Amino acid sequence: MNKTLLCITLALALACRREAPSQPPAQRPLEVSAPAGARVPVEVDGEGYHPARIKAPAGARLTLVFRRTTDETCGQQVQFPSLNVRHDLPLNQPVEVAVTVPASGSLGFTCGMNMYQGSVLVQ
Ligand SMILES: [Cu+2]
Repeated sequence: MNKTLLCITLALALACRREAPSQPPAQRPLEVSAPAGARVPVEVDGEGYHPARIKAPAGARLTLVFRRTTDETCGQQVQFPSLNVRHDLPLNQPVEVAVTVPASGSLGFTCGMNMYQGSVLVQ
């Protein structure tokens, strides 16, 4: 059952990627580029964030959609220290976080214990 769902999910993900040539072909890229207004799925597993680096134009608004896919992780929360924002990440439930890409540099996010690191960067 889980394997079937995984296959369907992978098939859909691959189909979507084919329509978005700017995305690298890797199955779980470390870094992605997103256009302004994009919804960017971010998986949280036992190894951290996938992708961990999200690039977009300065000032663009993005919706990061975090989904924690395992309990074997300390990623039960995600926080944006510079925004003083913290969200719980229930297992397998998408959690949307709206962010604005900074004019320069990066907007960092981490797990609740500051072990997993991710960032939103100017493209
Ligand atoms: Cu942690």
